[in-house]
Amino acid sequence: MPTTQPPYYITTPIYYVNDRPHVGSCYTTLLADCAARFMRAAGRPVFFLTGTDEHGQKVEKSAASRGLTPKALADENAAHFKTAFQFLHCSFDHFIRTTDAAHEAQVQEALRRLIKSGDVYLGTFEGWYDEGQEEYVTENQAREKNFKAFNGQPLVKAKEHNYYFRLSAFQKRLEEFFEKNPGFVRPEARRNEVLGRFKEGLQDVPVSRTSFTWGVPFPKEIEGADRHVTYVWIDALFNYITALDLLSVSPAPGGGDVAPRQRGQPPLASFWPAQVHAIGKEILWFHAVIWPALLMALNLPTPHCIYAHSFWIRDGKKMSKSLGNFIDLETIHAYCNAFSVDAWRWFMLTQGPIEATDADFSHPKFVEAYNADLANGIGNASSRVLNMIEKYFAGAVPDPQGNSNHAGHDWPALAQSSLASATSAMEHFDLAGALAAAMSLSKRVDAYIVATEPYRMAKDQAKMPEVGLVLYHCAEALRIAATLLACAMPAKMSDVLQRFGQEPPRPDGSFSRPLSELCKWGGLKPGTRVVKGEGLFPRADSDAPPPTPTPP
Ligand code: ME8
Repeated sequence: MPTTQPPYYITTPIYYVNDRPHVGSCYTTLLADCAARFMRAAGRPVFFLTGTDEHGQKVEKSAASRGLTPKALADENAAHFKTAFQFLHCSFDHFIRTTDAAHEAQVQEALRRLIKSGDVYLGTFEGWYDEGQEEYVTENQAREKNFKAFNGQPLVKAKEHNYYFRLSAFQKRLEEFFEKNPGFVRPEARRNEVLGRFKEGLQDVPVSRTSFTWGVPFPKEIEGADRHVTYVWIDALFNYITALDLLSVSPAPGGGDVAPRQRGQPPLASFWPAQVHAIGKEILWFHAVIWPALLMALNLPTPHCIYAHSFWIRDGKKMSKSLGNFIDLETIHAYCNAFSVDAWRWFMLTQGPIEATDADFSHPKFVEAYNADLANGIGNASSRVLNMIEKYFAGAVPDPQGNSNHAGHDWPALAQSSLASATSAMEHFDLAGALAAAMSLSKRVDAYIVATEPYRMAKDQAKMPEVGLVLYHCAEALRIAATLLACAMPAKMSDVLQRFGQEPPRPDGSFSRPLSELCKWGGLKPGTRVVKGEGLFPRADSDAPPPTPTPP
C-alpha cells in the first residue's frame, strides 16, 4: 500500500534466555502485536521488534549447570520464544538476538563513540549489587528493600574497576527533557516514580564487567579494555537501534533474520525514533533514564514513549518459580486449545495490567470475560445477524435503499466515532480503550436488535423492507467492528469478515485499503453473499475446571 503516513516503530523488551517464555513475556509481546497490527491496518509503515537478551553471568551460569555452552542455551531458548510468539500470532518484523554479529559490532561502535566523546570512562565503583537483576542499587534503595534483591536473595557488596557511563552529567538535560515531554513515560504514575528518583541525584553507571566473559568484548583498540565485556544492560538497550542498523559502520544491511526491504518500504533507519518501547514496570529506570541519556550522548533522537505496564499476578501473589504459580507456556497452550488463541489474546489485551495496577489472573475471570465479550458478545451478534440474513433474504445482504439512520441510531456517525476513538486510543497505546471503542459497535447491534425485533417484524410480509434495513445496518456495523477488532483477534475476525463476504486482513494485519476507507459506512454492498458457518465462540461452562496444562 503506497503511503505517506509516518512510520511506526514498536518494541518489546528483549527477554532473558535463561528462562522460558511465560505469561509475562507473552503479554508484552501481545500488546505490541496488537498495536503493530492496528497501525498496519491504518496504513502506516510499521516495524515491530522483539527478541532475546543472551549475554551475562546468569546465562553463563545456567548454561554451565546444564553442561551447555552459553550459545547453545541461548539458541535453544531463543527458539522457544520465537515459537511461542508465532503460536500466539505475533507479527514481529524482526527477532533480534544480542548474539547476532551485526548487533555486537554496533554495540562496539557505540562504545567507541562514547569513549571518544568522554561519556564513558574507566573508574572504580563499590556498591550494593542485585545478582539476579544484574544491577547495582543505591544505598537508599538497598535500605528500603531491607538489603534484599528482587528475587529475595541478599544484596551483595561489590567493588569493580569498570568503565562508567557519565549519567550524572545528564541530570539537568534529562530533567528538562521530562519537563518538555510529559508523555515520555506512561502511565502517569510511572512517570512520577522516575521524577521522584531524580531528586536523589543521578550516579554514573558501570557499562562493563570483568567478572565473566559471556558478553560483547570492549573494542580491542581501546587501551586497558581487554577482559572488559559490555554490561548486559547496556548491550541490551542498544538492541532498539542496532536492529535498525543505526550504528552500522558498514553499508551492508544487518544480520539476523530481518526481512529484506521491499520496494516502496521506507529505509530501516527512518523508523527511529520509536513510537513506543513497551516494557514491564521493573525495568523502567533503564529505559526512562539511562537509555535517553545514552542516546543524547550519541546525538541520536530519543524515543517518543516508554510504556511501562504492571504485572500479571496470581491469586493476589507475585508469580515466581519458587511458588510454582507461574502461568507457563503449558497453561497458555491449554487455554488456547480450549478457547482459541484469539480468546486468549482478547483476555490478555483487555483484562491485563496495562495501567498502573497489577492484574490478577484467575480462571473465573477468564470465563466471565470470554462469555460476556465473545460468546454472548460479538460471536452471538454475528451468528444472529448471519442467521437472519440467511433465513429472510436467502443469504444475500439486503438493500437499505439509502437509509442509514433508523430507530434513533445514526449508524454512519456511530461507525465514524468508533473509528476515531479507536485510532486516538491506539495512538496513546490505550489498547483496552481502543478495543472497547471497536466492541461498542457490536454492543450497539445487540441493543438495536432488541429494540427493533426484526424476527418479530419478519412475520409480517409488509415489514420486510424494514427488516432488510435493520439487518443491513447490523451486518455493516459488524463488518466495521470486525475490521477494527482484527488487531486483537486476527483469526476469528478474519472468519467474521469472510462470512460477511469481505476480504480478510493479510497475515501482518494490513488490509488492501487503510482503515479510514474501510470503516466508512456503506462499504458493504447489498447483494453480497454471506455464510452462516459454525458458532464462532462456543459458550464456556463457568462450572467446568480450568483446562489442563499441555506441552506445546
Ligand atoms: O528484564 N507480568 O528480561 P526478562 C507482566 N532482558 N509482564 C511480565 C511479567 C509479569 N508477571 N513478568 C515479566 C529483562 N514480564 C531484560 C530486558 S530490554 C532492553 C532488556 C515481562 O526476560 C515484562 O515486559 O526478565 C518485563 O519487563 C519483561 O517480561 C522482563 O523480561
